[in-house]
Amino acid sequence: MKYDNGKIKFEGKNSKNPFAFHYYDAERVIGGKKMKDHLKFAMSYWHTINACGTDMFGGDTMDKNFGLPYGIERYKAKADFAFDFMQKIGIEYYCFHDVDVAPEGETLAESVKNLEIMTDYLLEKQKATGIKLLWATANMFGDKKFMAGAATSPNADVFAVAAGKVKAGIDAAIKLGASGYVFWGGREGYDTLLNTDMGLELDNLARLLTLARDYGRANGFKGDFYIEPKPKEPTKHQYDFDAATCANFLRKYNLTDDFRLNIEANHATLAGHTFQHELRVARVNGLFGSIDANQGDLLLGWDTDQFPTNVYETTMCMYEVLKEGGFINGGLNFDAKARRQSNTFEDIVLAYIAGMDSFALGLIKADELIRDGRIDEFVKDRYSSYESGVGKRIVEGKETLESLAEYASDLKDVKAESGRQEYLETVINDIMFG
Ligand code: XLS
Ligand code: NI
Ligand code: NI
Repeated sequence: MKYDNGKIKFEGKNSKNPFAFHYYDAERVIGGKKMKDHLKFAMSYWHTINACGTDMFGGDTMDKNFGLPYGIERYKAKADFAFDFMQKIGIEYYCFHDVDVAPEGETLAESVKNLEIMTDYLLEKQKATGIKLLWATANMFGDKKFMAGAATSPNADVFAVAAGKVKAGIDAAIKLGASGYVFWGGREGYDTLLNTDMGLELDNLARLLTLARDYGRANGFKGDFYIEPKPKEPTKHQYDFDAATCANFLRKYNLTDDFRLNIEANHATLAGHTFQHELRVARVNGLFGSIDANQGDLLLGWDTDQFPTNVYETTMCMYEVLKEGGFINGGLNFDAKARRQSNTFEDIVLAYIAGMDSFALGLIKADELIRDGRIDEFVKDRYSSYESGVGKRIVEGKETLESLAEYASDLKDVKAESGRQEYLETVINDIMFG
């Protein structure tokens, strides 16, 4: 399979050209909005521009060094490649960690200087192409000083370095006009309580987030701050376990005005939830923000970060996004990498086409599902007893335990109705394949 290095175009579902979109038609309008604006695809810099196929048992299977030694020139070559790639594939946003876009120095000051040089370079590229930064973050889990966490490290100097990296990350986000700043608490958790002061660690995590919020707001950052839930890996117990845990954390520390959730599909399944469940929990808590679009392998217990191709999943994801009224500052970031054996440039292109087409199909099907109306109607009807009578009074807070006890005392033959799960699943199949 040979890719001619041209722009990837929409050719429709009858096309057999692997280097064309079969479903993603950026300008097609669905429900009053262009596909590209519904989906807001972003490229993850770490997987696409840096990850080279290393796993626990073997080294790189790809080379992304552009024949250059570690240093600014190599990172400029990476940026050139990144923007060229995004233009060819038709992606308008990207996301990065500080260390993805600039080489690290020996001190914080050196690293920050490199980041500034590189963000100047990226800013020029953004201006020239119209590509935007969806969100930035700082890698506070890779270096060995972060082995016991960053904000939750037992060592205050580590906390201070983390704070310095967050400051530089927020400065980069402001300079590049990002609409988000992410915290994925890589090692913010613990492996054993025998060596851990959980209460202090949680308070310190909130302290760093609060400092970041205050600094960002004072310096003109208007976007969202996000926490990205993940249950385990690398630490055994992550403090940002899932959406519900994060919601509770944000409420406890009064951070819900500025923080939302960045929900990743593979992290949801690692937590024993569905992707849709995590999105729904975020929504009902008013914390829906952004999405890391990928998928895991249910037979493997780790974060495989695969490109999403399961259309049932993308459909139910886009159902939640449409029900939410769409993204505001967030988008769909492909936190996904081509498999270790998919080690050619063509594979990266094919992987993005696969992910974008799968989400385009998901959007089309979610829109059909909503317009079809059977699912929503069923759910509405299922709860209709809360629309009048005693149900309405319960919802309105007009009943007491005593009044309900009196109301219920003589009721006979009280029963709940069928949940009709199998029927509803056939409705989904109708929409998918009908
Ligand atoms: C890792 C996370 C990471 C975040 C950004 O599991 O998904 O890639 O998205 O730090
Ligand atoms: Ni992620
Ligand atoms: Ni992941």
